[in-house]
Amino acid sequence: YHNPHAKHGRQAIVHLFEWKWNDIAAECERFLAPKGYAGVQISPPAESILLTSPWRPWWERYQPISYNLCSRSGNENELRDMITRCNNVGVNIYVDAVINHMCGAGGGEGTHSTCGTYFNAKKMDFPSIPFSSFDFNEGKCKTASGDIENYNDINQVRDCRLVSLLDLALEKDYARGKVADYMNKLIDMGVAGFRVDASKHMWPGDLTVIYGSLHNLNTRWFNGGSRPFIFQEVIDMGGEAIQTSEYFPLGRVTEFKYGAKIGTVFRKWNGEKLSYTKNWGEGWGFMPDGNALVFIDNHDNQRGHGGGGNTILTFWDARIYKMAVAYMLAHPYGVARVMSSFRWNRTDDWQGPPSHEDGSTKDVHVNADDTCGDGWVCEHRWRQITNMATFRNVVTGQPHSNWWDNGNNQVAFGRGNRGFIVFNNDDWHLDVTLNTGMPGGAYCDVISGQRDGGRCTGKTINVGDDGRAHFKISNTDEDPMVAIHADSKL
Ligand code: ARE
Ligand code: CA
Repeated sequence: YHNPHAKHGRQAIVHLFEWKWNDIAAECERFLAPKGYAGVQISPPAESILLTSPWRPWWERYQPISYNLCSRSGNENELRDMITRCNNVGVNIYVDAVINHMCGAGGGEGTHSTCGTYFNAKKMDFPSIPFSSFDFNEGKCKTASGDIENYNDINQVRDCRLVSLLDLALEKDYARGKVADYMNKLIDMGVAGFRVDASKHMWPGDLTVIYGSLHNLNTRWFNGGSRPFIFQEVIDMGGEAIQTSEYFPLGRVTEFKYGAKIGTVFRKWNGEKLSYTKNWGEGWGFMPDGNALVFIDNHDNQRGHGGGGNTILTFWDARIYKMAVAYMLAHPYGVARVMSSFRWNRTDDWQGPPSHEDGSTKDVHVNADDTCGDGWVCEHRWRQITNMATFRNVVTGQPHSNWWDNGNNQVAFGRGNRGFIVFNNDDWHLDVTLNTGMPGGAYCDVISGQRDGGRCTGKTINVGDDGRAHFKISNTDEDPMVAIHADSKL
């Protein structure tokens, strides 16, 4: 469950938040495969509640009302077509699985759902699955409100309602079976694994049974006996009763400390300095490498939901955000996930994806220069980020090496003899000769440009036969960092 089953040595996953299936299929073929992205985390594909107050918030998708594969991103045929086309070009699909709960207790009664399926939240009746009140943790939760009131009470966190969401009784065979059927349908269609939403709110023992009943991956695209890749959303910043370690044997786990700390470092808050990241990873108290799923921001904490607070870096802070993403992609720790967002009005954290008047999601518009329009940010297409995803592929398996720092916010490190990166986050110039560990020759910096045939569209870095190279990075450069790798050699 810990292996992403990536193809062709590809490494980074991208979360195409709220993208439609048709757009993801096209993106796999025209961009993700050629650039070497390993896979896509997709938004929840199950039918959800349809909310109008506020108007079509992004978070309505975290309130399933059936397991029909019919969502704001498209219908079952479009989903199947997308999974097939992405798999055919070696890009894996990971599904955001919302299995802890159904819609909110106040979700009402009717057919206000993405595909018009009837449900009754008050009666806990979801006839299309079917789930009835019997399948929810009503009797088990002991809080007065029925909601989670205290995160230090393990029983509450797992048996009560997370922000009023009707909590499934996953200790029951019937409920487990329905959840597993849903996930198995997706596995049979060809997905490579799951982000398991709200895992903190489910008992590890229940999850063990559910994961154990999942099928092996579809052998049309994966080796026989491959288990689905599982990464579980557990927010553990320390100081709560539930710890990520409870979920390690079950699959990977989101490491929320990673983005919170890297944000503090690049913002230079709390006296943090880039030079302190020499032992980045487990040395900073993060979970074991083999368990970690890492990211700079996610769809929650980029807008103030979930864990991390205001240290989290996002595309809104583009300059240091690019540096933080580059740092993550250059560093060997964890399986890395890149965020790809849509723009929203920052005072309205609920705002859904770019949409037409009728609420349907807009197509992702791609400009001639590879960037996106119509409200789609497409961080994964930003040259600096795309090229660092390639860097990660090129240096796979190489050790963290040749560390250098100036005792402040200028640092450099390599990945064996395959790659080297230098950062200047100080308020003055960097001008230094460093041992890169790379074979001698001219290399193209993949931050300011890239290799284009035998030509470099950015800065050229000359590495001597002794592996040493001179780096000059102004603190006022558009991107105050330089990265070279074996495939950027001219
Ligand atoms: C919405 C409304 C609520 C309303 C509810 C039901 O905002 O006011 O009561 O609907 O009507 C997302 C949104 C929620 C939204 C929900 C359902 O973020 O705002 O509720 O969808 O539409 C905890 C969980 C963690 C969870 C975060 C957000 O532990 O699992 O909260 N993250 C996932 C997803 C979210 C999603 C859900 C779960 C629900 O990534 O996008 O919610 O499916 C500390 C704790 C954390 C806690 C955090 C925030 O850091 O350690 O455990 O995270 O505080 O409370
Ligand atoms: Ca629960």
